[in-house]
Amino acid sequence: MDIASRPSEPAENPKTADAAPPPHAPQVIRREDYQPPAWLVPEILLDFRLGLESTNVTARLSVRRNPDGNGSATLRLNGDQISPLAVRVDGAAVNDWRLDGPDLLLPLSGESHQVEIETHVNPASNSQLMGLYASHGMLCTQCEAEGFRRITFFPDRPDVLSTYRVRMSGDKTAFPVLLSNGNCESQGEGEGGTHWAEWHDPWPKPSYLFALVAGDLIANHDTFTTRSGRTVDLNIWVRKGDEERTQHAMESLKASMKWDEEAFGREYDLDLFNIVAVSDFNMGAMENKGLNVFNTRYVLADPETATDADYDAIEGVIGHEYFHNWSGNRVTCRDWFQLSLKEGFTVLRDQMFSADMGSSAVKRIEDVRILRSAQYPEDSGPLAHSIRPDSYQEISNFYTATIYNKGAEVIRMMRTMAGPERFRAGTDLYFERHDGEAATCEDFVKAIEDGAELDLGQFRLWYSQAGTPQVAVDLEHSGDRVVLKLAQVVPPTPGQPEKQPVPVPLKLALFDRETGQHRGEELVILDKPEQTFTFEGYPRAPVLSINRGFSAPVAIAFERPAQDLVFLAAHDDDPFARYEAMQSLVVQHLIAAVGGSLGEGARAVERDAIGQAFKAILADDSLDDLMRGELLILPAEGYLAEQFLVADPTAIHAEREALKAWLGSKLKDSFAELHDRVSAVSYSRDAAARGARKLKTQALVYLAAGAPADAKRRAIEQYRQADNMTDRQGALMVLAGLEGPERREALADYHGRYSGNALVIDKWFSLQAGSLHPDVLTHVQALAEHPDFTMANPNRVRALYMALAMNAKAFHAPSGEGYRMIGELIRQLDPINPQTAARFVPSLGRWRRIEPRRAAMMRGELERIAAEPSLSRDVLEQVTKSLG
Ligand code: 0A1
Ligand code: ZN
Repeated sequence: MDIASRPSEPAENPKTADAAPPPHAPQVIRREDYQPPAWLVPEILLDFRLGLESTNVTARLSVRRNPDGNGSATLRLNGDQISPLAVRVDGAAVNDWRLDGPDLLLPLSGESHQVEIETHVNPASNSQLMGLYASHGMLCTQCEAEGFRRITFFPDRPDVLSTYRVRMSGDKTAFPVLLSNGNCESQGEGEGGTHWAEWHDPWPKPSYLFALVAGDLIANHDTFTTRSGRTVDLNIWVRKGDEERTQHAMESLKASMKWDEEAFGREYDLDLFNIVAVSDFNMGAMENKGLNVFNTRYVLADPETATDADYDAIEGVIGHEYFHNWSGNRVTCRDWFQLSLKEGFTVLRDQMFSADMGSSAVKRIEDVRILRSAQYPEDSGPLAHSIRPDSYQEISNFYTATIYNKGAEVIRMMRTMAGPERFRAGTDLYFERHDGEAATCEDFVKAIEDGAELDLGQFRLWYSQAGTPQVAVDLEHSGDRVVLKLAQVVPPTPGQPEKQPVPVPLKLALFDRETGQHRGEELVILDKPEQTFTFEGYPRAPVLSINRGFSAPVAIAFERPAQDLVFLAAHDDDPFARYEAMQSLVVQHLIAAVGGSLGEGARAVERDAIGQAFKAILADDSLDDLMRGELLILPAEGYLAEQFLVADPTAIHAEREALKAWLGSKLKDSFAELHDRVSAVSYSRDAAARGARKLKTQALVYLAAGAPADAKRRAIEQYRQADNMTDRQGALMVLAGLEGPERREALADYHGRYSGNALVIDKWFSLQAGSLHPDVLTHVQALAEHPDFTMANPNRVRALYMALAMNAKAFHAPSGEGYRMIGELIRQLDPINPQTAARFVPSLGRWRRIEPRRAAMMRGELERIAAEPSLSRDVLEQVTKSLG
């Protein structure tokens, strides 16, 4: 042990200068405080001596003073729950460093130095799954956003770009496969049954893109030839036995690589692309350079165990991570406030990719549904933030639907305004200008502005203002003139009491109600609080179709007769607008029903209109089944709740179920006929067969509500006959909501059939926690005690508890038991995995928008969490903001 050696427990270190801030006074990081790094690290050499319970790391950093920095002679290296075992500068042990909280401060006299630091970590005890951790005998890393500092001391910020050389050694039997970023340059045998490998990544990258994997893995191997003729080796690494389920992921990867060349002119830039699937993972996947790490659920699929939705999600996430190679890796973020620079843009890219691979209409509808159910509530709640936030306490809390999905919508609006070609000129310019840099959202907007020749001055407000703009629409007709009056309000959000109007690009068409035709789509830009647009030459009052294709992420308020919506639902040539008309028709009805303003007569009339629209959709031969399925989906309870200032979740649930039952009973024969028709379609992955499967379960759901005896018989049959997971899960979902022995038998059969398959057992947990059964809360309680349940695996925790938090009826049970269970989960999970625990807080955080009796109970749970003595920064930030 040299003189600079230190014990490994930070608390015992006499050099701990300033204690970590007390847990209840978290530090707020502000965007305006950004300072360029004082020191750069052009190169880093990492040496890992791997062991599941003990891994030693030596990091050698070539550091150089940043000419654009503040000139400080002190090098600040971030750390988190590690301590330096040895510190050397230019080869000599030094002792003049000190700890500042978790960070290491090292005074340096010259312009450039070699700094060497040794650390030690225990991957097996890393239950947070950040940094280097063990999962089923393998070792892997997760460094975004601030996990690298849990491995070694480093300026762990995205604007410090380094080229990495990684050497790793370990037991050959435990870790036959040794992977890191870039290319493997050499490998060999070591002493005592060990081996080693050396990897080199030629592309400078920030520390959050570093990755290492070691384990007993097997690869599905393939190749891709780039447009310039280079051959790239592709590997998808999984645990033995899983390799048969990687083919769809491989096809998706090759399709992504080709698509990015064609759609954005982006070619892959290494000779090797590795993907590793790991079953313990906090998020979906991670875009580490040349070595993507994936949650198994976004890799493994076969018809027997994965639903059509799983297949689509795999294609989307494989695309997403691959596209990050340019939007995120080649051009990265200057700081974490710019997260949407890479995430919003990459989500847009993966949405466009999936749209091109399948039905663009259905994809657009699905994306809007996600935005409305996940992002709108965020934007109207206590955690609302703009897509480029001004401050944060814990960056992990900002991997949100706002940054990702609203971020994508904001960039999509630029594309809508510029048109596809000019937008592409803008993105080409962005990549050309900023390749190899850590850029800002402003850099992106400027590149689009210059490349697409678009004035985005006022548009920048979309980056700084939170809240979903509300657009009120009014249409007046006189003579042959149509006057469209639009007014916008951006609602106040925490910290932003006053807002300015934003440019809202609205695609619209005016339909003649007799011919069912319009004269072409127009794009109007609403950029003032109020604006009027006039259209001449309309002797008959037309039907307005507005926000076609969901051209702007706004909420439209437009009171109009049900028959106009029925007309659009049947005639609109924009598929999204058709879907939207159906949704509005149902939303208008349910709002009135829940609000108690609907007399029995009016209820019957409105239900009849909805029934007629459903009938027309069921009979419309011009629709494919995938699209028909979209049109038959009722608006989600969360989206309905959003329509009320203060919502009564029980009333919303009851009215929505009542409508479903009415439709199921009224259209019993049509749904039964539909179920028969689609049940005759045999399994394949083509669009027609997928459409048939989508409708099969939908028909069952309506029948279960309106004709339960017939539905039960059909569900049992569908379950028994199923030769694929989509049908089996659909049938089981319906059975799980019903009473009787069939429910128990089917659940037991399913569990027995798939007991070795973690991803399918996750579905088994979710189906029960998300079901319509009256005893869901008792079931969840029992499932939490089930031998297959564990708090150590985020997928399993989410499968049980996220399904509960999203099950409005159970979560909002009048007893408050649903709130109590989620509150208790957060308290129990926080010390194990704070990142995952914090993701459950927003469900309780919406208390202000819930009726007062329940609101008090939700608030009570938040207070109980806040009273815990040592909360993580993650949970503390979310809870304090939710109470504030
Ligand atoms: N950049 C990833 C998301 C991601 C973020 C944080 C993580 O840490 C647990 C993991 C993944 C993406 O957008 O896919
Ligand atoms: Zn991403």
